Amino acid sequence: MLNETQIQHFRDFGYTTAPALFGPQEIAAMRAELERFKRDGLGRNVATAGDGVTHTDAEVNYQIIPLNTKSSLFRALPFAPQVVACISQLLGPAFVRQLDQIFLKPGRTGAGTDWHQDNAYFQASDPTQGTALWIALHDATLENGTLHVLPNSHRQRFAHERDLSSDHHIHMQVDESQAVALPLSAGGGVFFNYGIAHSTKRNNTDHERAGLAYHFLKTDAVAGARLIEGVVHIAGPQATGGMQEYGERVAEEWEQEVAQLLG
Ligand SMILES: O=C(O)CCC(=O)C(=O)O
Repeated sequence: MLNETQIQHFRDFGYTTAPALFGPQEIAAMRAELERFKRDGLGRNVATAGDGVTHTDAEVNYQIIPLNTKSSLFRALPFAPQVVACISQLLGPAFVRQLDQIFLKPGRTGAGTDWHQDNAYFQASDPTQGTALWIALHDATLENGTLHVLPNSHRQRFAHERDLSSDHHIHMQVDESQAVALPLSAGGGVFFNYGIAHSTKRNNTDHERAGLAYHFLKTDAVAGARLIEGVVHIAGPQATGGMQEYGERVAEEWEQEVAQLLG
């Protein structure tokens, strides 16, 4: 659960951090899945050579999306008790999982994801109806390009244009002097309002770094938002523990999935 100070910070500034949201065993299981994704080539490098089209190996922003079709661990994560507890505190009792993805940044060649507001993609009528949860799968530092946010930016709607360093992203201009870097140990999380401008930076170390991103939206805002894939009801009257969306209950599976992966 988040404490009052963390919740108030989210309300006041549009984001809040939760160090140690996941424990070492949980992170080990997530990294084991990440290794499988890499081995099986389940993601792709979305970085381009400055024209938004031509792919390059000189820069790597390896995106794996969606996760729920590739991994029962990541399918179960939005139902993990600590996730349900925190999102309920921030969004209220009824919400859906909108998206799930990983951005992996290899050592030295890892590229940042430029400044944007998620609501420029999702178009919810009020960005405060949704929150991202970004989880550090490795220690995330200034050197390896951790998440940066622009506090309070959810109160303003910024113009976006195509980001030519990626084959599909959009980006916006930011006064970097107002930005805040959020270093986090592996397992830590950042919750941020759909309207919070955020970015990650180059990985200037020899070791890879990955961020796991989920997006959650209040159930009563779903009809007004742009949906990139089908939503999954996590909590509230329409939630069936995944039965309706996946044809089986996955809501109680998180601990079991972690244990199974660590075998
Ligand atoms: O981890 C990253 O590089 C970017 C994550 C992000 O911007 C997002 O999920 O909206």
